Amino acid sequence: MCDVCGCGQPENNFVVSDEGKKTVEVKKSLLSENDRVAEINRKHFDEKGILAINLISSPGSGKTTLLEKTIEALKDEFNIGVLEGDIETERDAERVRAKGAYAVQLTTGGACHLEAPLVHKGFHALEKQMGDKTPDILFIENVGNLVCPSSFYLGEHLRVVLISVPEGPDKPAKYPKAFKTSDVFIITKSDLLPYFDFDVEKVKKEALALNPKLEVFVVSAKTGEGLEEWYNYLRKIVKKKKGVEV
Ligand SMILES: Nc1nc2c(ncn2[C@@H]2O[C@H](COP(=O)(O)OP(=O)(O)O)[C@@H](O)[C@H]2O)c(=O)[nH]1
Ligand SMILES: [Mg+2]
Repeated sequence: MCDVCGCGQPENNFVVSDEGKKTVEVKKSLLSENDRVAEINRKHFDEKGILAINLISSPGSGKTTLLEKTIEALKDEFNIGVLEGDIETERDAERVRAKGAYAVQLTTGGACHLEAPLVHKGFHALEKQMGDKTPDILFIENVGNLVCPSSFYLGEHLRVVLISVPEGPDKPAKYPKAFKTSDVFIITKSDLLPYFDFDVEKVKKEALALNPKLEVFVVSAKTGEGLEEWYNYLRKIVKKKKGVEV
């Protein structure tokens, strides 16, 4: 079983010795192989002028819904490609395709996070699907999990961590790595704030104490609150990536 979380990775990847020494060695080589391929992904993205964004959160916090809204809002300005990570099913890829994005589903068949080689394969499948078009933005929706995805660099330019109001305010403190390794923090489902004890300012403060560089957004896909700020941020960073003065 997976030495990080028990996600069902092949058993022979996770050898444990009495001193725990082998575990460390195997994990190290697994991560360094991941990083090697992630660098290749990054090179592909940079050569083609693609901004790649890795979305990390628990299942159900609203990643796909936010992507649906974002695609609807920005599809006339940008070519949008999506790699949808899930353990099973094509459902999220179907959802975002229905909104006008190009999308490839990556199913891990049990693993709780995406790794760079699968993203590499998925990216080439997406290129094939897009023909002569190139994505301006490539969203990579990671498998729903706030733990393991933070340990695997996929070659992305930006990492976005999301938590939804019903999940509770203690998530930055409990899952610090996701916050420390991200560039953007999005609090979703703000329309539910009246029903939960969730102090937005306190949560922001805790997240920023872990990582002062986080850009923070508070959004609701239901009411539209905060979405325009998120779209404007994306517009700005895509232009910056393409070398356009902003
Ligand atoms: N109230 C409310 N529900 C939302 C919002 N965004 C998503 N949801 C609901 O949350 C559930 C999970 O959303 P989904 O986007 O599939 O989450 P994912 O697993 O992170 O991709 C769905 O039932 C959505 O309709 C929101 O802003 N407000
Ligand atoms: Mg989803």
